[in-house]
Amino acid sequence: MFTRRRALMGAAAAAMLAAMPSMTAFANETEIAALPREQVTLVAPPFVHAHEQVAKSGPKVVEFTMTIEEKPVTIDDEGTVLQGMTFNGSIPGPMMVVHEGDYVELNLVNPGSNSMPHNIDFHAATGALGGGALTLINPGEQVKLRFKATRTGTFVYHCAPEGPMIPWHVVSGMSGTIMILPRNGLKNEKGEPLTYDKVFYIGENDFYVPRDEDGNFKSYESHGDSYADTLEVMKRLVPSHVVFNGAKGALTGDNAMKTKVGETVLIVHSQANRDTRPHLIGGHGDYVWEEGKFANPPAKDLETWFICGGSAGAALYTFLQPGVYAYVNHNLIEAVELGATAHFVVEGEWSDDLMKQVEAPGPIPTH
Ligand SMILES: [Cu+2]
Repeated sequence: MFTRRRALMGAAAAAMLAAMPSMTAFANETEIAALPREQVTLVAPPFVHAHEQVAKSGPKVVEFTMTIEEKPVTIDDEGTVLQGMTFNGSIPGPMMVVHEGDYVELNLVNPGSNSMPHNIDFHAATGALGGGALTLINPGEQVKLRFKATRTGTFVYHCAPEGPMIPWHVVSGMSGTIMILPRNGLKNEKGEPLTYDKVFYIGENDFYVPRDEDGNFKSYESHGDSYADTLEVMKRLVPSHVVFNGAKGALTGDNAMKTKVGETVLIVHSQANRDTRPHLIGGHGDYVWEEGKFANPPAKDLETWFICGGSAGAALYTFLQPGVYAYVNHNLIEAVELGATAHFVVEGEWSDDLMKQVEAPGPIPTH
């Protein structure tokens, strides 16, 4: 008998089936071995290695190598030193770019000069703690991980060894981003193509440097020496520094990002540990993937966007006026006092139509 209950169950089952991802036929090793391979040399942020926006050919295996480097890093102009931990020597780690359907093959190296085990958890990867369970390596070891890039977007990767080592390694600098582009490139909300002339990758970090009794930042001989004090500061959740690209001023002055009026820039912003809210002072986000996932239509004309801790977002903007633009975390205390400010220096012709000082500042008339 066909009951109402059975009808409802049937509808629920159908809905469940519809919600399940289609079972893709997985490729076998022979098929993967037959794919073309490409070796990519990573570059330090805010720059990104050369890549195609629209894939010119079918899926391939993209090979990367990253070397983990534990090292002291100066993080402000007062000379404060962080016992840093890095992927490939930079904070954040370099950005990798592939296309949906490609295979990422990472050779992760932990040289004998390091003192701790490390690994890598790719938020873009499926299974085994994002690869973390398959990549834990001691000093003097290396490991090779392959994962299939099945979802498009900008995704964080970070070190995640175990217990309190996880947040400690992340807030010591061990995070970065991978961008997985749709094979046919980015699209606006109508499905029309969007392209960029330049891409800049900004990684935001919250650091927790301990202070002595006089309130001065402490320095330590080694990572091990800094651990107990740092953990105490971390647990209070009040960062001593909030910076872009590993240090206060890393992207201002001579290190400002350079572009021109009329150029379209993709700004990728990651934060592996803490929420943030990027804002381009005097500009906008023409198209913004706040969550960084390109299967969703971009939001338009944003003034400030939200990057939740543990994710990377992407904003596309065509600069329309020349000048120096501050790009900040719009918690302005974090931007001005703690360091989260970058600069874009934009060359080109000023448009009086968009903005003009109609009358210069002068005394208020008294008549
Ligand atoms: Cu680590």
